[in-house]
Amino acid sequence: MTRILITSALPYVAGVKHLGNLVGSMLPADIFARFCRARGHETLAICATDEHGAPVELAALDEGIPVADYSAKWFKVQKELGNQFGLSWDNFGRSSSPQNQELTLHFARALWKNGFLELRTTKQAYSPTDGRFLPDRYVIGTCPHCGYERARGDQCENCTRVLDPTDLIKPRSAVSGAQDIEIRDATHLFLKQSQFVDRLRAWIDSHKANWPQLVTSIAYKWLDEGLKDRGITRDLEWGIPVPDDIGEGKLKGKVFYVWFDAPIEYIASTKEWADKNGKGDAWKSWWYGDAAKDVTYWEFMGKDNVPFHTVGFPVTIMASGEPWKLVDRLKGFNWLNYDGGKFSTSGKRGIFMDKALEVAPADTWRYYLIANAPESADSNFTWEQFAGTINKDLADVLGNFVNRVTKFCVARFDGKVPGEGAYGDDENALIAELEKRTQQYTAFLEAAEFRKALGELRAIWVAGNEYMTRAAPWTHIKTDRAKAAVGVRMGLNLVRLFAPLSWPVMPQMAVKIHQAIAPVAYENGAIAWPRRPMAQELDSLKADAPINPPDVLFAKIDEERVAALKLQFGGGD
Ligand code: B3M
Ligand code: ZN
Repeated sequence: MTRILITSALPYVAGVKHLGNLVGSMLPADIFARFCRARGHETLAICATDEHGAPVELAALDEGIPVADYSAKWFKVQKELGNQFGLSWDNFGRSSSPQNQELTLHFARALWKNGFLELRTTKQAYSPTDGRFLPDRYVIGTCPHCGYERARGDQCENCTRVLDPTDLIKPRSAVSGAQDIEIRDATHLFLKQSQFVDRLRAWIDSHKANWPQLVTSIAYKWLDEGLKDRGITRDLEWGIPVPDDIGEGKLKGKVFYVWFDAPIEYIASTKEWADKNGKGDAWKSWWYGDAAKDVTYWEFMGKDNVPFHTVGFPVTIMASGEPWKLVDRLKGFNWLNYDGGKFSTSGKRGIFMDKALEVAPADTWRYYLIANAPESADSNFTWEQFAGTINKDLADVLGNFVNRVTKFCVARFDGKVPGEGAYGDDENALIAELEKRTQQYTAFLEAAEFRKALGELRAIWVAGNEYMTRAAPWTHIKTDRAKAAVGVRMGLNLVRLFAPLSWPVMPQMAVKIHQAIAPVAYENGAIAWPRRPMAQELDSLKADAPINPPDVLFAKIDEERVAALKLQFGGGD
């Protein structure tokens, strides 16, 4: 058995994440982790908040609280929301942790020692009033292109043009509003990425077959455009300080760039997991040297993060000269749009994780989002489509099936699995179909092909429904009790099969479905994946075993409610 290491792109700590963030990294990573556990693999699912960088400092400034308090507050909120969404991380850490401090310095020192870091002088905005250099984002002024008065020194939010602080008209400091902005020489540390182009290309070539085309095309684009060396220090207060032994003591008061320390937090969060659970050096066996040879490392992320994971982080690892694990399988996602436009955190457009849970239970969101995941292209959220999916796939097909069969069993067979009659041609045909479909579903999940996987899952539920319609125990009960018993027995076995198959996607519902038949016996923290031939899986309930019909599993969303939701969340016509 191989071990499976899974990381999802670390959500920036500022604020509640929207559903586009969720479906592009954390949710697919969780579904994949649950699937791996269900199949018996030793699995480690790692995430954290990405806490450093100028936007976080500025947001704290806006709220008027210390940035450390600001980060702590949102870390807690995000962790809690993740739990509510059923994200089963083995560790959800913070990039500001002591573990990340330690590992980031470890990498920086190795890179410095190996000669891959270099001091360079750049021009940078400085405010005498503030007594400090200002990162580009900290300079605010009027956009020379569109006249927007709150354009930032890196980009104008209004017209999206990329800017330099020197482009701004009437530049001022975001910290104090001071207008005495000067351009001075500043010293920064640069990582010589350009020296790794050949190694990176060979490494990416070696993954052409098992990375999505979305990912390889982004990676090659960066290499083809000529890889630039990258500044990895910033003038910020909140971050990992550059120590004196790196950069000849010329980097006082500077911290490492957020994109330098954030991916290292994948490793650091694993270390935190080991520290918290008294596992000592076990974290290293997931990441380092021969001990990690049996580990397959999967990363999940939105497409904007791909360059940092196919170039930035790999260069850090290569330049360390140490045998840290590079990613094996990289799953990238396109955008989920909200009603034809972008989800936007700053613009508060779309649906955010906290509000989503006030509308529908986590599992229905998980199902809808992953069934429509933006895998090969962007996908679009509409309330009509959301309601349609819930009503049809979940309420009519899956929920109704479970309720109908279990209730009928109570009404006509005393709430016990009926043992009479024998499976015939119809049952055998169903068994053969589900054998094939379950294999396909498994293969799609193994490849992290979520849309195709969910298509199979739906087809499995539909096949069960169609069988029940043909078997029609409600008709046969009047004339042929044994025949009705066969239909009900198969129906109950189907309910039992649907529980593990649904579990990675809808963990809470899967438990409810399973409990209709029997209490759940977790294995490896999961409802175990079906392992036996389908003929056994679908004939595994003992005659006379008691069953326990659940309440209605999925509530429908009617047209009136859709109209109300459109009004509440904006968007729509
Ligand atoms: N926080 C970007 C994002 O949320 C970033 C990912 C870091 S992964 C190391 O889009
Ligand atoms: Zn502009």
